[in-house]
Amino acid sequence: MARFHTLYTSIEVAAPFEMPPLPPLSRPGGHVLLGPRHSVWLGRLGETQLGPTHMGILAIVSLLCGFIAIEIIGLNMWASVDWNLLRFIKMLPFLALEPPSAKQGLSILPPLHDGGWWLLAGFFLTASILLWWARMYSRAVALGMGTHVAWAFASAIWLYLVLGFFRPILVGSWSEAVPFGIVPHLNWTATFSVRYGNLFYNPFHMLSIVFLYGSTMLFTMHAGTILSTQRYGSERETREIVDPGSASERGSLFWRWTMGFNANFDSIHKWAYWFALLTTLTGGIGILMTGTVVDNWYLWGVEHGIAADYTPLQQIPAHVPPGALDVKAPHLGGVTASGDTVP
Ligand code: 07D
Ligand code: 07D
Repeated sequence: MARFHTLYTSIEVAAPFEMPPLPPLSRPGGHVLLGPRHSVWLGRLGETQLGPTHMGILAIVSLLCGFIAIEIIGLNMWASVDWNLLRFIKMLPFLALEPPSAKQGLSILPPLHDGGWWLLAGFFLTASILLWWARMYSRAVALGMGTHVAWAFASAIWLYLVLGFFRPILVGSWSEAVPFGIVPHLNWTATFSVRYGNLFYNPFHMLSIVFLYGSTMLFTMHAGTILSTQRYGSERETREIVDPGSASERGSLFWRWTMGFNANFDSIHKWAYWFALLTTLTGGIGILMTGTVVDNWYLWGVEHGIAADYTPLQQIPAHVPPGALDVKAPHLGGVTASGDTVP
């Protein structure tokens, strides 16, 4: 029997192109590139239809700026291996375009070989990202939608700008910013944490992790609920809401039965939206505070009673008696490694 084809079933429906039904929506108000076309392979992932993609001025300039940024980054990386193509390909994950050295401070015209290219690439990448944001915003308005997606994207851009723009300005040096490079940006992340006394003690890093982990949990709870009620037509969400005995009702009941509490088909999206958005919003606050209001998160943690004070460990003799390393946080009235009892 013929059945609808996704990754899991056996035939794929190729319908006529879906074009916007309403007159204002069928006029995209910009050049149209790409499509519409049908792709069998895209159909396996989602929809078969590719395009038409709206290519207004914002999109074109954004893509151009993104292309320039990637060119600057790529050519600098290639130059760093003496224009050897094989080494470029082999070493790509480890190559970097570094920000200016500390002695350049916040100069906007450092020598090209000492961060100048980094600044230029950063300028074009930022322009590209901001223009893409404006495109998301303006397309949502043109369709008479809310601008929720644009604001969630703005939250990610906030973290990106804190990492590479706002924080370096506050601490007075571009050298504090993130390098371009796959492994180098990981090394920067680890070094940043160590340099500022372990980011784990930064409460905003904690919050960011809560929202990141929370996002994955909500995502799978919601997606799992919809998929598990598809046999009752759960993907037809609007009709579902007013249908008794529907997939939605079963989905909600499932959570009420298993956990005693359920989101509904409106509130689950609000939960997911805010968790995801708050990941980068709180993260950006945490990074902005680092090296500006707090220089060492470990010492901050000791001061605020969330980290153990290991200072007495420095006084331990070469031979450590058994049990001497049972350090307890002084504020809890513990015994330090040197044997002192702390009130
Ligand atoms: C799946 C959507 C698609 C997007 C993708 C990313 C580029 C960059 C550039 C070679 C989920 C496309 C990437 C265009 C290529 C050059 C010069 C999104 C999906 C596939 N990181 N990070 C990655 C960025 C920071 C950290 C991967 C960007 C901070 C850790 C990828 C930024 C810190 C790990 C990447 C950024 C940090 C990664 C996969 C900007 C703290 C990993 C990303 C603009 C937040 C993981 C080798 C992904 C990895 C990883 C891109 C910033 C930490 C290259 C664009 C400075 C610990 N980061 N990152 O799938 O495998 O995202 O690294 O701020 O373990 Mg990163
Ligand atoms: C990077 C937002 C910018 C992205 C934009 C996208 C393109 C590509 C291409 C479409 C990701 C632009 C896109 C250009 C387009 C295509 C194809 C979002 C970004 C605008 N940490 N940590 C976080 C954990 C440690 C450190 C957040 C866990 C260590 C630093 C997150 C652990 C040290 C920073 C998180 C852990 C350390 C972070 C990131 C565990 C390293 C940050 C959230 C279990 C040794 C960032 C406050 C995010 C932050 C951050 C998780 C450990 C360092 C919750 C789970 C202790 C320096 N960490 N971390 O969404 O905000 O990023 O911190 O050990 O800057 Mg961490």
